[in-house]
Amino acid sequence: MKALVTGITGQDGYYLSKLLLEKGYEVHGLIRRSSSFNTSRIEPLMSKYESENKLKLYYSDLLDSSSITSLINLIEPDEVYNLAAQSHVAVSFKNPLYTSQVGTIGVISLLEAVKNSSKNIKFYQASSSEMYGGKDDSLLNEESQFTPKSPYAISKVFAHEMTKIYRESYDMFAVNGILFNHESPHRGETFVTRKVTKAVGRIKQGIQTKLTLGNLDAFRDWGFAGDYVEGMWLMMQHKEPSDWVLATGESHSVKEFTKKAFEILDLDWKAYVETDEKYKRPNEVKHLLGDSSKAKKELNWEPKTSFEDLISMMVESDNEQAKQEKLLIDKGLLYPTWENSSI
Ligand code: NAP
Ligand code: G4F
Repeated sequence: MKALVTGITGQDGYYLSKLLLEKGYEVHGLIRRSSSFNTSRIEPLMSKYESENKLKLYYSDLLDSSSITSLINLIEPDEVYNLAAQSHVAVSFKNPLYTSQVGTIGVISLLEAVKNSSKNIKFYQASSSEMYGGKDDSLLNEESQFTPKSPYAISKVFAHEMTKIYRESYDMFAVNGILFNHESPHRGETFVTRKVTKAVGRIKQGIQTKLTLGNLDAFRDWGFAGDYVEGMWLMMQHKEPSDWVLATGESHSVKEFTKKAFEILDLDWKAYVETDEKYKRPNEVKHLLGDSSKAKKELNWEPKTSFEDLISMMVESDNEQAKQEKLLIDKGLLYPTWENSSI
């Protein structure tokens, strides 16, 4: 089996590729040229699988439709997983045009290339719980209404509906995975969970003094990315294409996540955490809570990692990284960068 994974350098790209390679797939990944290396997450996979020709990487971009078409024709994959996106909601307010171009035109380019291929290719679209725009504690499922609240969310709605249109119009095996927030030690450092766990490790090791956040009262349904990529694969193996929600069915506030993360290293969060308006969004998704009973019934999928285990996994990993960072700083080999990123 051959899979093409867009967004392979991201959090989910790493976990999904690892899963597919372990299942014996040949994995082809699309990477972007950048002035510094952007393949750190997948480096362990590259060293293990590239020499065996099981993992192949290609420079491209979702906005370069001619290269996308050429790659589909060259690789002739059995399955395409479209994970590429400008995936940061706050950044989507700053860069609405770019976020929308990648999230809409980029997705159509890929759908067109798949549709026009002589091979029958299955297509997975990374849809998002952000599309619901959750304002209260309602349980959200595949039938719930979308009320997007950001440029990111509306482009995900567009791609979601377009994927359905291709499925219905051209008899394509095209699925949408509506995934609620999922995190891991490989989560991008400017998403709130990782921003918190990284700060906890650095504060414990004495290389950071405070953590500045935005809205502490937002609620999210947080699961572990490693569990969610199994759900993506199961969707692609189902006999009929459809749309499925993946979620834990539990919602927790940013404040609760933060408090628990500090407690793991015996720190009192109130001594270190402050808030600043600059981390608040022009339009906030207040509450997300997912109902993944369709995935449980049809795919036999359910999350395996608890909220507490997820936080421990992330804090422990970030504490180990902070220890290494401290060693390098003490030897004068690394300049201590301060506090937070600007987003
Ligand atoms: P991520 O870590 O931000 O990774 C995004 C990936 O997309 C990176 O590999 C990035 O490449 C790539 N990318 C960005 N713009 C691109 C472009 N123009 N052309 C080609 N590649 C591009 O995101 P993630 O957390 O793994 O999420 C994967 C997908 O699931 C995204 O579509 C996201 O919107 C969606 N999603 C995520 C969650 C979640 O909680 N994680 C929930 C629901 C849906 P670089 O490394 O070069 O930047
Ligand atoms: O971690 P976040 O940035 O994730 P958000 O906005 O929920 O989006 C993530 O999950 C979506 C699925 O629902 C994905 F589609 C999307 O690609 C991404 O992976 O923010 C979570 C909450 C928000 O309410 C935000 O306002 O945390 C709040 N928050 C509070 N302080 C903060 C901060 N978020 C960030 N990034 N940084 C802060 O300092």
